[in-house]
Amino acid sequence: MLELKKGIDILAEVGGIKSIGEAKKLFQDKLDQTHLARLGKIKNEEALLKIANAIALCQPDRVFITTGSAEDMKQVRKMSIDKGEESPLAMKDHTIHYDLPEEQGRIVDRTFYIVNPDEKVSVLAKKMLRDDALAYVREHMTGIMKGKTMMVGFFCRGPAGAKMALPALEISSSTYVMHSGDILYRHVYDRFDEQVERAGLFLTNVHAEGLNRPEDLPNARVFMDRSWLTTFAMFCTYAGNTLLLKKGNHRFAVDLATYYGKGEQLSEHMFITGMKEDSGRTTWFAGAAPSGCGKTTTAMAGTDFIGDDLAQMWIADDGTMRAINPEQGIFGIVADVNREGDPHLMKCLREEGTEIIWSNVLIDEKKVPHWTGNNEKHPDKGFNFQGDWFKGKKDANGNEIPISHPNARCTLRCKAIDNYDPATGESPEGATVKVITYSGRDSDTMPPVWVGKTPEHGVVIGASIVSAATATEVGASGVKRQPWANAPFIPGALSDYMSSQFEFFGSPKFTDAGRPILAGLNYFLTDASRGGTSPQLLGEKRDVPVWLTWLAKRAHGEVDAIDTPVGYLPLYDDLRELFSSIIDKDYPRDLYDKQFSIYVDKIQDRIELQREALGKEENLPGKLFEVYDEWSRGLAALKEKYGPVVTPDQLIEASELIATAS
Ligand code: SPV
Ligand code: MN
Repeated sequence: MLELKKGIDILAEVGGIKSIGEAKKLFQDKLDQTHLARLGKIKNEEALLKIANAIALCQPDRVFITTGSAEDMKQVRKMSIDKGEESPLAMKDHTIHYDLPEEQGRIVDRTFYIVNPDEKVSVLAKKMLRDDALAYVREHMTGIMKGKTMMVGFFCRGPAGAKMALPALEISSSTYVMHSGDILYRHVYDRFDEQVERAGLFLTNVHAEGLNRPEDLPNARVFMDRSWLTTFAMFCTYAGNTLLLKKGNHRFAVDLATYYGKGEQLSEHMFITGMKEDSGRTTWFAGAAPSGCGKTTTAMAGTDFIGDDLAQMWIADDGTMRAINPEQGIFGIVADVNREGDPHLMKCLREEGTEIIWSNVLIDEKKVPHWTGNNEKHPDKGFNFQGDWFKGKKDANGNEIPISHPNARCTLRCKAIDNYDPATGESPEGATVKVITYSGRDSDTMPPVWVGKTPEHGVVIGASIVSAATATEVGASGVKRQPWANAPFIPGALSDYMSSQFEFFGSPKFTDAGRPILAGLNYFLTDASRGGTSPQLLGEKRDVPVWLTWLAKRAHGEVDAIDTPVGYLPLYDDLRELFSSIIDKDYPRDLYDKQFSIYVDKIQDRIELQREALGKEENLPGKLFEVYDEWSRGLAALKEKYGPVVTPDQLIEASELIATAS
């Protein structure tokens, strides 16, 4: 269980402001008339105390209260350029931001949950006792904003009014962080009090980049106080570490869904997208994938895109599943984004009309950004995440420095993207999700798409996500387990999270029509793993709408499927028709046989890997192992009859035999 407001409120303790009277006096002293008047509109005393304590702790020279108006956002962007956190690029409304070379991603080694004595956190996470974190914040954040401007924004993670939208304060001295917040999140300054009243709580984020020198990076910390729903970040700039409205608050959202919305709410690392068919029907999807495994690509493949990273989901009173995107923009990896695979995104990146913050890509002499995998001609020199760059430049270890960092990003609003669906995306009712997908990077085991036979099987598909960078990186068991692609963001015990997944998807509150199907997706199967010789993938990005459309039809009961022990597989004729009608592509039978034959031993090995690793966790629901046992038994029976590789035709024959026998 998670107990809110337990233990000392660190921000209040180090700030020392205890009463609303003291807070107001501090505002009088620190804020100019304009910003004082702006803050005067906020009545929630708890929020005012948080802001006052952040000021008392960080001691900025000035405080800028943003209302989220177009003018205020313009001002923040200008401040960022003046301050040098961003530089303008050739294209209108584009800027570039660099994080230090040593901070190109989330600093997991310096990221901690703040806990009370005896509180359990996920075995995957680091924790720090409340008293130690308090001492650290006091030592390192006192006066950290001297000489700087503190910015305060009032946001909502989700369309205002939505059941699972969470109001949040973002307090930072970094103009890049606030500018990113302006793009990625919805301001609700005018309605903040009302949203806090609806949600019954709000989240607080305090960040200070300090001097932003490499020598300060060892002291960088990301703290998440679960009990007080407050984050602290210092001496870092990468948005995944600093804009804690994103992954910091996602962790709180996971906690709130797991412990206060059990069985009715989920908070997931998932995209949300819709697929409209010729009939005019749109089917909504939410899907999980670890970073760099095609999550943004899948989201963008939809005809009605909503979000690419996070989803707040619940069972509505009408027995359907709903999802909202807590964000309104994307902080997307640019590596491998190109015209062929990502036409909508490329239009935003390469044509005028979209406000973009680029990070950690190469900028050439003409102030144009370049990145790996864009299928364009690359310049021989420029400036990138490691400083001045020229073709062939090596790092200290003798490795060639790529043109852009693999985690280089672009930040832009969803509404700039052609296939964004604002009507559904901005609706507090959310999208009515019919299909859940789980994907990873799996070069040799699972087919491109399969559907869990029951909600329980689906939950186990989610628990079993794996990733690996490339086929060559996969050793004997060289795959990384990525349960639900959400494990880094599950603060509490995995068993609590897992049982709430079973409870949610098996809930009697779903109507038959409302209950979603749960499926696996895998874009990374190679030719070599299916009897070929090349490391080439058996599919390509443009196939994605086919897999999604087949799932849509399956969810609506319009296509039959092959009943295998591990799930339902598509029939060849259905796929061939969809490949032809949707992407005008020939789909040969032998490719289908390669993609959808069951490689029994590989799946059995994968099940063993999962069983062994998950077996080390405490108190996991027994259902998990029952499902693995069921899959294993079914696979063993298949192997006995057909050998280690079972073709779709044999799978059909086997399922007919089972059907007649029972
Ligand atoms: C991810 O890594 O899953 C991201 C980027 O979405 S970060 O903000 O770093 O989490
Ligand atoms: Mn993510």
